[in-house]
Amino acid sequence: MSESGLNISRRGFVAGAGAAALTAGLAGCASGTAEKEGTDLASTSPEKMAYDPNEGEWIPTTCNMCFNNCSIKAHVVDGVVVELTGNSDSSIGRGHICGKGAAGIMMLYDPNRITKPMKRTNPKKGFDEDPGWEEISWDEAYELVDTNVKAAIERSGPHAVTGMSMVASQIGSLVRHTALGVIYGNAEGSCSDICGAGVHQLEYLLTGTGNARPDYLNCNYVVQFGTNAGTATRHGFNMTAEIFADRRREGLRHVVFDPHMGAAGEKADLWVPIRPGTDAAAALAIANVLVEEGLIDVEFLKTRTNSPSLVDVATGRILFDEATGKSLYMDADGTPKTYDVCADPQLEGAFEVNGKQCKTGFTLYKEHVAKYTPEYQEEITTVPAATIRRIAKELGEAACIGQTTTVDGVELPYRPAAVDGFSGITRHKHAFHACWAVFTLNNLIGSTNAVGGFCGFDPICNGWADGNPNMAWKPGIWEPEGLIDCAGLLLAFPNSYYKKVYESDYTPTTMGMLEIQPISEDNHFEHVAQAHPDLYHTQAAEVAFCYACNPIKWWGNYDEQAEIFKNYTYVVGIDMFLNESSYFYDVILPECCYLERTEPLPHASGNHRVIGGLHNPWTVPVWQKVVEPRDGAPSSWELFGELANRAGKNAEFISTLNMMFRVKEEYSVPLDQKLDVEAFADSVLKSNIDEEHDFAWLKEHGVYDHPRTVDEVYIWANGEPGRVPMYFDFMLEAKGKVEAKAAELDIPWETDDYQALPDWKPGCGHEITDPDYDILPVYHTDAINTDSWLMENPYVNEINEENPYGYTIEMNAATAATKGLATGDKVRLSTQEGVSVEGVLATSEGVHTECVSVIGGHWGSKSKYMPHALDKGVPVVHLVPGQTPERMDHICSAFDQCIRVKIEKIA
Ligand SMILES: Nc1nc2c(c(=O)[nH]1)N[C@H]1C(S)=C(S)[C@@H](COP(=O)(O)OP(=O)(O)OC[C@H]3O[C@@H](n4cnc5c(=O)[nH]c(N)nc54)[C@H](O)[C@@H]3O)O[C@H]1N2
Ligand SMILES: Nc1nc2c(c(=O)[nH]1)N[C@H]1C(S)=C(S)[C@@H](COP(=O)(O)OP(=O)(O)OC[C@H]3O[C@@H](n4cnc5c(=O)[nH]c(N)nc54)[C@H](O)[C@@H]3O)O[C@H]1N2
Ligand code: SF4
Ligand SMILES: [Mo]
Repeated sequence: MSESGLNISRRGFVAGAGAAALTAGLAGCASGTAEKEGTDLASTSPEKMAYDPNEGEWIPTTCNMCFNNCSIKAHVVDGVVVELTGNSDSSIGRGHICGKGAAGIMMLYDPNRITKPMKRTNPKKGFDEDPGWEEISWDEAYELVDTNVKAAIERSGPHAVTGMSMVASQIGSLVRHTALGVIYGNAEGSCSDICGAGVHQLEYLLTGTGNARPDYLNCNYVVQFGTNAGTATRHGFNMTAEIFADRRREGLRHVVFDPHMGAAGEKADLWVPIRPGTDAAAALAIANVLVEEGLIDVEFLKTRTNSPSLVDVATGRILFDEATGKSLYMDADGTPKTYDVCADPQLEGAFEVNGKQCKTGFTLYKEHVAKYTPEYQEEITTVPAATIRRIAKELGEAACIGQTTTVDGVELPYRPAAVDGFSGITRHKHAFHACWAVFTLNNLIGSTNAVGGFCGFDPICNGWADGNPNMAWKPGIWEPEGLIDCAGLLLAFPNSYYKKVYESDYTPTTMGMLEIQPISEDNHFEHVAQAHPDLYHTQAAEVAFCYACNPIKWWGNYDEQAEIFKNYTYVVGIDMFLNESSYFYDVILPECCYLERTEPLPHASGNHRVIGGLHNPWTVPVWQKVVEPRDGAPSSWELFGELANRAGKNAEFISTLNMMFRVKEEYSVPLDQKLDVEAFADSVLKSNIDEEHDFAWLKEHGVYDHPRTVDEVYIWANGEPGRVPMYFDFMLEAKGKVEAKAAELDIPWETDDYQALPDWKPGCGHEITDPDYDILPVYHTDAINTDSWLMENPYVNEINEENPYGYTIEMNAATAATKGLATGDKVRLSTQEGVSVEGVLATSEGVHTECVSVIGGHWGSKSKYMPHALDKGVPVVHLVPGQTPERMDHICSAFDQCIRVKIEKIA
C-alpha cells in the first residue's frame, strides 16, 4: 500500500479476513472482527498493526465488493481508511467481513482506478486499439452524454438507446434505469443475470417473493442443485455462512448436485457430480421415489397446493366453475366444489365431471413422474440410481412430515428439509423446467413456507416501524385458483404472473421480448435481437449506456459481443476501471469508490440479497461516505441527478424516485432543484421509519432494526388462505396466447416448454456429435472473487495466484490421464466451429469426468488498464455462441452455455 503511505502487511490483511479460512480452502469467510469500538479490534491481527484502534474513527457504512452489501465499519485515521471490518450491530453480515470485503481498501487506493472523465480520441474500436483516452472536464463529459443520447433519440426514437447495468452496483443500476427513462425517454435495456432466470419465477410462485432459501436455522437437510449458496455466494453470504456452518456441525446434512466440487461440494456430506444440464431428470427421479415411497405431505398438498384441481384429461386444462370462475376440486362426498368451499378435497383419483373425464392434478403429476425412475435418470445424469434413492429417502424422512412446532406461540408445520438451487440449473435451455422440477420437491415434502423448509426472503412485511405501514407488502391471491401472488424483487411492489398470463396483451415492446414471455423477468432476448433486428421485427439500439458492468464479458462469444459494440454509434461508460468493454466506449465517467459515497437505501425494499428469518430483523443499514472522493468523482446518484438537472427534468426524476422509494409527500426533497442525495436519504428514512430515525441518526448509529414477526417469515402463520401451484394450468393458457401472438407478429417462437408439468429435455451440447469433442466446460464462483473484475485487486489476485485452481483449468485426473494430459500442461479448448481458449491444466478428483471447470468463466481480461487482471484466468464462455435463439429458453430467457469442446495439449 505504498501509495497511502501505510504499513499494512499482507499478513495483517489476511489475518483480519480470517487467515485460517483463507489458507485452508480459500473460503474467504471471516470471523466477526468488529466488537465494540475501541475494545479488542486490534485482536484481528496476530501482529502489531501500524495504527491504534483507539485512534481516529470507526465509521459504519456498507460494503460493495460484491452485491451482498454487508454492513461494515471503516477505521479512518487522518482521512485515510486503514482497516475494514464487519459491523456486529447489523444483521446484514452479522459482524463478518469476507476476504473480498477486507480487500476493499486496495480498491479505494488502487492507482489504476479512474477518477477523471475521459473521451476517446482514436475512433477505431477494438481490443487491439488504444482508445487514446483524453482527460476532459466534467462539464464536457456531461455535455457529451446529454448530446449524444438526446440526438440518438431525436433521430430514431426511444429504442435508439439501450441502458446496461447489473449487480456490481445494484441500487445504482436501479437509478440508472430510472434516470435514462425519465430524462431521455429511452426504452431499451440489457442485462445478463444468467443466474436467476427461472429460479426467481419459481420462487415467486412458491413463496410469494423472488428469492428463497432453506430456513437454515431450523433445517436439518439441505439439497443444493448448482449453487454455492452459504459457502461462497448468495443468501447474504456473511449472514448465512456462519449459521450454515454451525448447523452442519450440529448434524445438518448437506447434499450438493454439481459437476464441480466447489465451496459447496467441499463442505457437503455428499457431493453428487452430475452431467451439466440434466438436473430436471435427477429431481424428477427424486420425486418419483418420494411418491413411490409415500414420503409426501398429503395434508400440505391438499390444503396448500392446487394438487386436488380437477383436470380434463382430454385437454389437460383445469375445470373452473362457471358461476364463480373458481377451480373445482372433488369433495369427499363425491361432488365437485370450488376450491374455497371444498371441505375434504380428494388428492388423487379419476372422476367424471360434467361429462368430462377428469383426474386430479396430483394424479397426473404422479403418472407423469412414473417414467422418471432412478434407473431412467442414470443414463441422462450419470448419477447412480442408488444415490437418487438414498437422497430421496433421506430427504423425505428428514422432512418430519406430520410434525408441528410452536414458533412465537403459533403452531406451524415443521419440515426441516429443503431443496435449493441457483445459477447452475439456469444456465441451460429448458431452465424453467429444471427449476420447476427441483423446487417442486419442496411441495412434495410440504416444506414450502414451513419452519425449517424452503422460505422466501421477505414475502410479507407489515412495516419497518410500529404504526407506519408505509413500507409494507403482502402477496395477494389469484382468485380463480386461490394461488398466492407475489411482491416484486427489488422494490416489493405487487406482482402477479397469473395476471400477466390471463390479462396482458403479449405484444413485445422491446428487444427483450418480455411481454411474450409472461413468466419471465429478464430481457435477455435483447442479446439475440440486437444482433438480428429482422428476426423479431425489432429496432436495434444505436447508442449504449453502460453503467457498472462489463457487457463484453456478460454473455457468450466475446468477438460477437465486440462486433455489437463496434456498431453502436456512441457508447457511454460509467465505471471505476477501464475494463475490457471500455475499449468500445466513447466517453467514460468515473464513479467514486463505495467508501467515498452515500447511497440512500442500499438494500431497497425487497432486499434480494438479505435473507429473512426470525433471527434477522428488518434492517436498514447506512451507506455513507467515509473519506472524500478522490478527484471529487461523483456517485451515480449525483451523476444522474446532474444529468436530470441539465435536462430540466428534476421534477420528473425526483418524483419517480419518490414513488420507487415510497417517500411521503411531506418529506419530499424540493422537486425543482437538483437532487440532494443526503436529503433524499433523509426523506426516504423518515417516510419509511419515522422522524427520529433520519439520516443523521443512521449515520451515527449505522443501522436501524425492527423485529420480524412470525407471519412475515412463515406466510401462513396467520392462518390466511393461499396455495401454491403443483399443476401449472396457467402455462397452457399462456401457450395458446403466445402461439397466437407469434403467428400474428410472424416471428419464430418456441412454445413446447409451455406444459402443465415439468420434464427433462436435452439442451445444447448434450449429445456428443464428434467423439473428439467430448468435454463440457463449466464455471463456478468462489468466495474470494466477484464477477469479472475483482482479480484486479492485488490482494485477491495474490490469493488466486496461490490457489492451484485459481487461474487454471480444472479437470478430472482420470479423464486427463486417458487423454495423456497432466497438471501443468498448457492446453487448448476448442469448439467444432473453431473458437478456442487456452490455459494451464490442473487435475483433481473434484470435477465430473466429462467436464472441465474454471472460476468465473469470463476472466482472461484483455484490458491493459487493469494490469493485475490482465490475461489471468480462462474465459470459457467465449466458446459459446451467444446470438442464436436456439440457445434461449423461451419461457424465462435463460441462456444455454453448454458446448462440447475438444481439449488438446499445446506446446
Ligand atoms: N463470492 C461471490 N459471491 C457472489 C457473487 C460473486 O461474484 N462472488 N455474485 C453474486 C451473483 S450476481 C450471483 S448470480 C450468485 C451466483 O451464485 P451461485 O449460483 O451459487 O454461484 P455459482 O458458483 O456460479 O454456482 C453455479 C454452480 O453450478 C455448477 N453448475 C454448472 N452447470 C451445472 C448444471 O448443469 N447442474 C448443476 N447442478 N450445477 C451446475 C457450477 O459448477 C457452480 O458450482 O452469487 C452472488 N454472490
Ligand atoms: N462467464 C460468466 N459470465 C457471467 C457470469 C459468470 O459468473 N460467468 N455471471 C453472470 C451474472 S449471474 C451476473 S449477475 C452478471 C454480472 O455482471 P456485472 O454486474 O456487470 O459484473 P461485471 O461484468 O464483473 O462488471 C462489473 C463492473 O462494475 C465495475 N464496478 C464495480 N463496482 C462499481 C461501482 O461501485 N460503481 C461503478 N460505476 N462501477 C463499479 C467493475 O469495475 C466492473 O467493470 O454477469 C453474468 N455473466
Ligand atoms: S460478502 Fe460481499 S458485501 Fe459482504 S463483505 Fe464480502 S464482499 Fe463485502
Ligand atoms: Mo447474478
